[in-house]
Amino acid sequence: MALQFQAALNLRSAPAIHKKALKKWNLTIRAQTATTTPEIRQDKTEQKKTLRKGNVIVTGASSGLGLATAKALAETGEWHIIMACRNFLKAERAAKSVGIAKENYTTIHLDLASLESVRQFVENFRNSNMPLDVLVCNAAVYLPTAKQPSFTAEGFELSVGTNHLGHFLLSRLLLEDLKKSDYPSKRLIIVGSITGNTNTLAGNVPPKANLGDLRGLASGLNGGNSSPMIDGGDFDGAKAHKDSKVCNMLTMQEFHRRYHEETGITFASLYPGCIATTGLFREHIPLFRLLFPPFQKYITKGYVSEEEAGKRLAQVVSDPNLTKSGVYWSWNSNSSSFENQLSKEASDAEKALKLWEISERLVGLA
Ligand code: NDP
Ligand code: PMR
Repeated sequence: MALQFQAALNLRSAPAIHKKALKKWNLTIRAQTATTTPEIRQDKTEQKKTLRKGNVIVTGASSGLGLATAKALAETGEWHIIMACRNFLKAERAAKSVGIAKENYTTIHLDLASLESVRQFVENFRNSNMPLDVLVCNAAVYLPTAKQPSFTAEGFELSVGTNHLGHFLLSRLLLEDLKKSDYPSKRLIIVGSITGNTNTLAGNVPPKANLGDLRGLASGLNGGNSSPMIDGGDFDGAKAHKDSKVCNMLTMQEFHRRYHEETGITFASLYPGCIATTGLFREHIPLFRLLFPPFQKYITKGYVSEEEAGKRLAQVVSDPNLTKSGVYWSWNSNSSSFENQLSKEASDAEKALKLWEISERLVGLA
């Protein structure tokens, strides 16, 4: 059966690889409607005078996409960034290295691989008495070369435990704070990725994301009596990361279905482009780290710089044109944003509900 290939990166931008790959994987192309969105708006002088600064929490703001987003937002002068990071000193140094002024950010410790730390973070944030206007769930780990699973403090496989379960508890708790905000546009953003979407070429590179019937997750994802993988299979670090991204995208949609109408909060996810130079690939073999950036730059043409990716995520945080809820944003090669389509699994409402209910139980909310 032919799969539908969704152009998360502009079809026009990489014709050679696309044509060959499409043939190989027997994929068909479906046209994409693109909407052009301006850069972060700084021209609303009227609004600026009356509006207080927005407060945005960015998890994993100590490097890569998170840091670039913090920088882009700080530069507008309209945002105070709460850098939610596991390494306090690294975060402070990172903010300094990109020139974020002291008055534009606060660092609060957060280790997503510990639910206790997530709860402590929420308490510390509340004690600061800052309102919360936007939450960005960005942090992630990727362990592609691990032969054996590692585990979070509560004993969940580390990639899904950090990228999904840690963020799930964080966003569920902070939803209450978002609800209280009087900011004109409140948002909860969970970073997704192309590699979790099997309706793309990148998502068809093995091992493919697949949550199956979630039996491994339901049994605790602890590698003891149960499997450390969501689908109940053998451990595979690369797959675990892709699975965690599917969880991120499903969670955003379930949030949208449950809370958008009632709260007015915008729930969104995105694929910012392939930021091949970030720390995400730190555990990969040296040859991969050497070849991956030129491969993405010159062959797939999916590469974006950290700076450009940061501007894209900053747009999802603050652009008045990107208030639609339940959307998975992507960008064309001319950097215009469009509403992208998720794969069948990443948009499966039944699976999203099941994931939500099992995750609630695992993090102690049900
Ligand atoms: P980086 O490794 O540069 O950034 C990841 C951040 O997550 C780091 O700041 C890291 O902290 C933090 N982090 C990791 N574990 C924890 C934890 N237990 N608690 C708190 N923070 C933690 O990678 P990227 O910037 O590339 O990744 C950011 C997001 O972008 C991820 O969600 C990733 O899936 C997504 N993405 C990345 C793409 C890419 O091509 N790079 C493509 C598509 C999506 P520390 O600095 O201490 O290590
Ligand atoms: Mg992938 C056609 C385009 C394309 C894009 C946009 C990406 C993005 N990749 C593409 C194609 C391919 N990649 C092809 C044809 C191959 C086989 C040679 C390939 C391989 C590959 C590997 C081994 N790609 C990778 C890896 C990783 O280890 C990365 C990964 O899956 O991390 C989870 C990765 C990525 N490719 C991307 C992006 C964005 C990644 C990082 C993934 C992420 O953050 O989700």
